[in-house]
Amino acid sequence: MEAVRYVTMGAREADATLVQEPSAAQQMARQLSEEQVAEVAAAVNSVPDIKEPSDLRQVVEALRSSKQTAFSAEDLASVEAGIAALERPLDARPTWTAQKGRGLFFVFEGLDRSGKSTQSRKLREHLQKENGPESVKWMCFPNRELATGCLIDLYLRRQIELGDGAIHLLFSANRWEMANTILEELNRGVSVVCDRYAFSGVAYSAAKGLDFHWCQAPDRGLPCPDGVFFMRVDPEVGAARANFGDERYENAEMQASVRSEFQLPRLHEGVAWQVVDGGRAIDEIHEDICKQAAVLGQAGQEGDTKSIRGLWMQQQQ
Ligand code: Z5A
Ligand code: MG
Repeated sequence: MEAVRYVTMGAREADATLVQEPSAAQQMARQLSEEQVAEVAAAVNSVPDIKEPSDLRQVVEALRSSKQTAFSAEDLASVEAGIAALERPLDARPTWTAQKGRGLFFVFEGLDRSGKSTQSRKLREHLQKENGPESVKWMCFPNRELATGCLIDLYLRRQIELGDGAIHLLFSANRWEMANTILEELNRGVSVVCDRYAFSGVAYSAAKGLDFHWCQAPDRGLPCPDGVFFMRVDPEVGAARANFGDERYENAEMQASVRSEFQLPRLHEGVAWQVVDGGRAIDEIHEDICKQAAVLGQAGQEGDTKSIRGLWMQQQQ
C-alpha cells in the first residue's frame, strides 16, 4: 500500500464574521500535559499495524504495560468495550428496536470545512424551535471526550503514530461506544443530529488505500441514519475556509481521494443520502436542509413506528 503524504497547505485567513466554537480537539488537547502525550506516544508508536479488530487490543496492552498516566484503568476498559463491539461477527451484531414516536437520526458528512458543523448546529436549533429545547441531541464523531476519541485526537494532531488499520478501527470503536446512547435518545423521542459518522470512517481510510469492504466491516450494524446530508463543496472552497490545514488529512491530495470515495454508490447503498450544494450562503443551505429533513422524517413509517435498520447489513459481503 502506498504511503499517504501529508502535505499541509497552511491555514487561510478566518472569516471574521463567523464565530468558531473551540473544537473538541482543542478542549482535549488542554487536558494532557506534554509529558503525558510523550508517554502515550512512547507506548503506542511501536505497536505494529493491525489487520483484525482483536489486534487492536495490542494498543490497550501497550498502554497498560507502560508508565503512561493519561489513561486510567477505567479508560482502558472502555476502549476494550469498544473493541469488543467490533469483534462481534455480523450475525451477532445488535438489532435495533424502535419505539413508537421515536426521534429522527440525521447525519452530516462531507470534506473538511464543507460546513458540517455549521449546518448540523443550525438544524439542531431549528428542530429545537419546532419541538422544544430538549427534543434534540447534537453529537459528533470522533467523540473526542471518550478514551478512544482522545487517542484519535492525538493521532489527528500528529502527537502519536498509529497504523492505518489501527486508527480506522479506533474510529469505529468510538462510534460503537455511542451506539446505545443514540438508540436510547431516539427511543425517548429525542432526535439526534450528528456531525460525521461511519461514512467518513470508510471514505478517509479507503482514500489512504485500505480495502473499501474491509473498511465497511467494523461499522456494519450501527444504527442507520434516517437521512445523511452530504455537504458538497469544491476543494478550493473548503481549503479557503478558516483553519484548513491544521490536522493530519487536511491537504489537497488527501481531500481529492476522500472526495472520490464519498461518491462511491456502495457507500450510500440503503441510505437516504442527500447531496447538498454547500457552496451557497449559510442561510440558504440551512433552509434547504430543513425542507429535506421534514420530508425524510415522513419517510419509511411502518404503521406508527419508524424502524431503525442496521447500517450496511443488507449488502452482499
Ligand atoms: N475522520 C476519519 O478519518 N474517520 C472517521 O471515522 C471520522 C473522521 C469520523 C476530524 O474531523 C478528522 O477525522 C477529519 C476526518 C477524520 N479529517 N480531517 N482532518 P472533524 O469533523 O473533527 O474536523 P473539523 O475540525 O470539525 O473540520 P471539518 O469538520 O472539516 O469542518 P466542517 O465542520 O465541515 O466545517 P465548519 O466548521 O462548519 O465550517 C468551516 C469554516 O467555514 C467555519 O469558519 C465556518 O464558519 C465557515 N463556513 C461554513 N459554511 C460556510 C458557507 N456556506 N459559506 C462561507 N463560510 C462557511
Ligand atoms: Mg466540523
